Amino acid sequence: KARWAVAVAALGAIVFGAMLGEAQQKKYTIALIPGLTTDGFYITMHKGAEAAAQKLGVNLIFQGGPEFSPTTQIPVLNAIIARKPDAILIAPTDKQQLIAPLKRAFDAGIKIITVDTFIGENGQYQTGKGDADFPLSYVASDNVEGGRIAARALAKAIGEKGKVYVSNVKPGISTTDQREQGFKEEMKKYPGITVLETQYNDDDANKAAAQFAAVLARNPDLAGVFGANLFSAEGAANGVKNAGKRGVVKVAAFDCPESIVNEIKNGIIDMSVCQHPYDMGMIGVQYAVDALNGKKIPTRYSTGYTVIDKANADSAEAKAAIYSS
Ligand code: T6T
Repeated sequence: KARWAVAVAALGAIVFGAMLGEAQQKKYTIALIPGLTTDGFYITMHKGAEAAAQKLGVNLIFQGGPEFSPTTQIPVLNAIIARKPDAILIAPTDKQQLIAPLKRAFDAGIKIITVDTFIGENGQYQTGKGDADFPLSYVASDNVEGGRIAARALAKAIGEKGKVYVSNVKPGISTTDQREQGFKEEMKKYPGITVLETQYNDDDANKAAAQFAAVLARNPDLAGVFGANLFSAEGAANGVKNAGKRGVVKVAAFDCPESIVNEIKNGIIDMSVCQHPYDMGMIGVQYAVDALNGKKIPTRYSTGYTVIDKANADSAEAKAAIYSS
């Protein structure tokens, strides 16, 4: 009898092992949904995700909206859910509005990781609290710290006195909200600096440039501007150029496409906080595969920054930080 039981157990182990082997060999499909498709930041993130997908034998889908908006992103997400991928990596375009659509993906058994932006209050997931704790991990920059870095650099550039403002996208986006928060917190340390009302540009560089002209008209003594993302910074830089204020109004930028680094070299922009979107894509895919293989993954990964200014703009480190286009 005992021998028979041993035989059954051994057979069970073989069958189970074979099943496990098969599960490990399954080719996973992972979808990456960016904030928008035509942004060097997300193009670079896609490259990092693709590199990891190739290495790990994953089928990667990259699909997003034409602008940074829940109105265009939610239909893309719904279409992706219908394709039943194993995991979704997404940069949610709004902290609140993407919670319910992503919950539907989660309820359909799809693993969720957010990259760049988060849903809910603070990007801390798996806490057992609130309606937005179901994503497994948040892979992104530390955006409050990024805002602080920009504030310190801008304060220094303007001699710690004068009027500045934040050119920002729109309220409700985790990244740019946190950059503004960090910027304003840090600026409180400089009694000589006044932070004027934030200008929201809807991720439109032309609008940001027009707003710069209007703020300058109201405040001819304007000392500086913080462009809180790629398009805000490009717009602010163009505003400075159009007004002939190069070197007079200082610009702290966020994000590092080639155009911004060129504006640093020719003195329109003083510095920029470059993110590491390639790493976000690469680690996001790695984490998704680990989670699908049953491994426990960290709930937060901070990708770090490279700061570029005139002093290091030609360095190898700066060149490596420039986004793809
Ligand atoms: O700054 C990045 C990204 O981090 C942010 O969430 C949205 O804007 C960018 O994509 C730059 O355009």
